[in-house]
Amino acid sequence: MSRTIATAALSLSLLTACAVMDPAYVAVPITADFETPIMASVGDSADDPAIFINPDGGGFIAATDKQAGLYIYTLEGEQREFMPIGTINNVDLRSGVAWQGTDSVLLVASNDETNEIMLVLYDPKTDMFSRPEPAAISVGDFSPYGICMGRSANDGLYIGLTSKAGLYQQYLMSLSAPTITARKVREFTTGTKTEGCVFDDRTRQLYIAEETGSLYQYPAAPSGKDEPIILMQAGDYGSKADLEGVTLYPVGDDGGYLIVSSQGNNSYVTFSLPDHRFVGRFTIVDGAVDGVTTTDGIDVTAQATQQFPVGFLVVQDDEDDSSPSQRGKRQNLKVIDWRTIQAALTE
Ligand SMILES: [Ca+2]
Ligand SMILES: [Ca+2]
Ligand SMILES: [Ca+2]
Ligand SMILES: [Ca+2]
Repeated sequence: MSRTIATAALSLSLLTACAVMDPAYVAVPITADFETPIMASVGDSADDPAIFINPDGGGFIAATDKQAGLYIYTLEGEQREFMPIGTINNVDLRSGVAWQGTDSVLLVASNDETNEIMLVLYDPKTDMFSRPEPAAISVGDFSPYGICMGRSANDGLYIGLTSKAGLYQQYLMSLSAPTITARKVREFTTGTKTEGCVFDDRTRQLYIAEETGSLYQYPAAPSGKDEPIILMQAGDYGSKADLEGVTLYPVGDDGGYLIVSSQGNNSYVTFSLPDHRFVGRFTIVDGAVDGVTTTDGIDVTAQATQQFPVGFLVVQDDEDDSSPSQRGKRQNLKVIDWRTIQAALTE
């Protein structure tokens, strides 16, 4: 192809790309408030966060380094602990878990190399982390990629596991001391690679993101029927595969927002709840700290902290701007005031 024809073809394809983008789907640029320190591992390391907020506004941000273990940060983004618990990919948590007479927070992380659910406990009263014995639950020959926790109707705890093979498994936990166990209660397949998942404990729904396929909604409880509702496909609403993290910002009994990270164009697609209506897409650009590219795992809280009265979003940044001074790419997390996101949405 001659350069003139190639340029004309490129211009035409750019025009077409612009012409098909509905203005409503154009991403709104916002900026992060602060960032965590870079993780020690070089290259692809940070993947997925989980947030815990106490009623008093204290708490922590947990995040996986998929080469090494679990980081715990303060709500100001300072590193507090690092637990070298292995090649964990995703992490989730639930509070108000009765364990050996204490009101605990249970964190679960997916290890897709040892095929285990790694367990970590946090006691809000003593502000201490611990590991139960045994500290992991084997899931046999299943390789868990993503992980999410939910509450069953009778206050049991579900663990949802996604996989590169598109197979989904759901477990019901048993926390009768001295051990934590889990039994498989559900299994189905979406067909292709899935990672991000989140339970809505209020409405008993489960959302699963297929990386190059669809965002699905299922009932959270195993019923024998696993017919999903397809909320979007990668490419819809200005998104671009892979679809990665999924999280929800709850408001009231069934309201709020569902957010999915669109890794292929560094953006976040947002739907209102309970109607799953598209309400905006945003990107995180350079501001007080550097912007976010090739976004991955996300988590959000609606609970008030000292700094953020209506909560905040945490996202993985694929390449922190401190990387040029380091050997190899380094990753960290960016933290964004929910009020900034709310202002970027159409309602
Ligand atoms: Ca998570
Ligand atoms: Ca991921
Ligand atoms: Ca960055
Ligand atoms: Ca930075």
